[in-house]
Amino acid sequence: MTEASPAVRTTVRHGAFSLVVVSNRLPVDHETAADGSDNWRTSPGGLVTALEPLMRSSDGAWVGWPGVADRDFEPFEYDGISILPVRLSKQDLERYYEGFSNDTLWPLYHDVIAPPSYHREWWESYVAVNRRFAEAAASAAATGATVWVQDYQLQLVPRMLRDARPDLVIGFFNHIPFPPYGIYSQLPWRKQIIDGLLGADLIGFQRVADAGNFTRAVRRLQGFPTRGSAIDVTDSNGNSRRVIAKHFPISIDSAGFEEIAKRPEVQERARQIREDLGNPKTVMLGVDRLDYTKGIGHRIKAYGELLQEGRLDVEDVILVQVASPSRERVAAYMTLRDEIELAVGRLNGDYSTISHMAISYHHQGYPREEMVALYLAADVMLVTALRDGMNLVAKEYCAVRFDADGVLVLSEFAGASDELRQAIRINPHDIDGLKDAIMLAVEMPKRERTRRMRALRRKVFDNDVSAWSATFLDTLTGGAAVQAGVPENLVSGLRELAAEETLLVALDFDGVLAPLVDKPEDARAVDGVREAVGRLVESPGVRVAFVSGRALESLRHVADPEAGVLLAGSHGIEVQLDTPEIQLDLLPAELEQLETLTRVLDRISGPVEGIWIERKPAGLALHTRLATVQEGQAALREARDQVGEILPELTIREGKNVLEFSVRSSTKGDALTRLREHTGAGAVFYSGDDVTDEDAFSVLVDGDLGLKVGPGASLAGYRVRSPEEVSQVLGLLADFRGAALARHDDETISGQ
Ligand code: GDG
Repeated sequence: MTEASPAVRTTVRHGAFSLVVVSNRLPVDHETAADGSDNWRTSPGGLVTALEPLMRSSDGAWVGWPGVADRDFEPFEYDGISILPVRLSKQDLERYYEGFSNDTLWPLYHDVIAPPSYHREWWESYVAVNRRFAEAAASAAATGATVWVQDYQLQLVPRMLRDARPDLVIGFFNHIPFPPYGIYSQLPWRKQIIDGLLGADLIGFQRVADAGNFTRAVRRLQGFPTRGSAIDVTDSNGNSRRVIAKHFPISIDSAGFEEIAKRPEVQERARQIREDLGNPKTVMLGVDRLDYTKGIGHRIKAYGELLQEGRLDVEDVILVQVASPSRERVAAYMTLRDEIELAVGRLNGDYSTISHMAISYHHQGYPREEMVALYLAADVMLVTALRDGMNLVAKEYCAVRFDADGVLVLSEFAGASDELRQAIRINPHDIDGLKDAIMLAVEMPKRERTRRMRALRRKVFDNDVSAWSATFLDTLTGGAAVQAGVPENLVSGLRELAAEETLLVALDFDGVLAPLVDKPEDARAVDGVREAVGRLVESPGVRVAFVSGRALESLRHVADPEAGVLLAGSHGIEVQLDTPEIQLDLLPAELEQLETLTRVLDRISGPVEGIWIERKPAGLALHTRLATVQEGQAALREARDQVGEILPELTIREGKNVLEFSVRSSTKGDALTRLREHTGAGAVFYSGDDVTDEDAFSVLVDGDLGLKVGPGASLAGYRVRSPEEVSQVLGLLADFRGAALARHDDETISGQ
């Protein structure tokens, strides 16, 4: 345990809720009614919308601050959700919230666009408030419950919760970026924060790059081994756990936004807005919290230069900028407001005419309907963030545009740019580039606008906020109830995969192609597998491989593979690629280690009755079960000590009356990487059922497809229930492959 995470309480009475969400702010706002009584109003955010149905059906509770300082509120129920308010004092707000969260972490995590302030009393308050949230969550959660902690204000909560309640399943999602190590390492409490986060089972980030920055910080600061998204953490009690750090790009309630946009009164309002603006040719729009990360100044600068150079004319164009008030008590935000308003005033002074404004600027918040009307009224949406976790505004603009019109200009420094590839993507620091992008947007022909907007909308509707939360929770809890059959999204995933030019289909055997049986030698693939694998092997551009923890000989025996199937046994230590021989290319140093190991173990086992050595492909196992207990234990101890001293780098696995030493440690991830290299495949399909398969899932990249069989936390993107479904999946893949090749042939012929 570190200084940052003192235990919450050693004995915590378990609560009643099986799902607990913890966030700085509750999803409801407090109001005092005219008669002085307490009133609550939903503060509509994407997160509540996404979690509401789930929270209702699974007896959920929400822990957070109700937005009023120095007041205690009793827990209450609001719209089917139990609300558990946490008290914050005025001083907590100054130090934990405005101070450490918004003036230390926020600028630090956003690439130090503004200088972060480091104050020890802010940190102390952050620790104390995090502890209060952790205590509230710990006493609300039922035994084995799932707790989902949100955002940078509460990064110490996962560790505090785990220490108090090891029975819980804990997830964390970071809504803002996680910075590169060179920046993160400034933080005086960098180790404590990493330790705090590693209390979770799953840590979600917006972008691949954020998750990468985090795992690099873990390696540098804690030295825990990481492989892809998997981090093997050793807790202070010596127990090791696997933590997954992965990207889960957040989204919006796309259908909800579209529904508002389709309301006649909202469309009427959009028309009215354009008319009130003087019906210009082009309405450009910016919608942001007034924050220095959003690049509002860069946008105004670019726009001003375009007006100055005459590339845009104030008679034809207007920029509507909504800058909603934010963090007004933090000094950097006060300065920013002055700067932005000075720039707006200058620009209007220089370019507005009596009848035409250059910028229509609004330091106000609006109801959601008004925001939607603004999106509908805007020909060009400008998102020029210098750094942004995701940027929901960009996604909202696309969801609203059911007319498939409108152009999105989007900063590559916003998380949304990873998904919204058909936007005009810009680097906001490059003012000339930004100006060209604005002109491209203003002048874009209708056909091109429609083509791009259709593609953008597909993205936003395919991954909406409920898909986001379902994917996160499914990865966290392992999809406890896996449905029978092949899910629809997997069918489309397979269809896309089948269209790849070259493909590697890599399959674990036990539990994936064959049901698990008592006697390993009796395992056999289920009906349909052989036929489907046969069709895949025959298909041009497709290679099939079996990847197993079994020794290769045993795999070959039970799987009886078709000619052309590649094999990896013993977690990849033995492979059989395109030659009949089994390859086990030990390096000279490893061969030497094996010799030394054999000498040491021979010496120990030689004189003792009932102790023998089993030779493995890249190691030896010392068995003692036929010796007396004392002699057996003495031999195991001696082997451990001597090998540990002479060959400390060997991997040791302990079983009942057996100690196994390997000179090469390999995982199914290594095996898959080797197979990918060997086949040169452009995309990979991997299916597995066991924890050891997670190593393989962790080396999958964009465009690959991972299929987990059965329940249990997984990095795989898709899941089915049993080998019967895997057999169907392989059949479908073979069908789609056939169809894709036929299509390709037709195109080639008609193109000739
Ligand atoms: C953080 C991360 C990440 C704004 N003004 C009004 C209004 N809004 C709404 C927008 C949008 C939301 O506020 C802003 O969301 P963003 O994603 O753009 O930015 P942050 O507030 O900085 O959010 C960000 C997000 O968390 C989620 O993970 O995407 O990167 O910084 O929904 O529509 N809504 C209304 N009136 C306004 O005046 N009704």
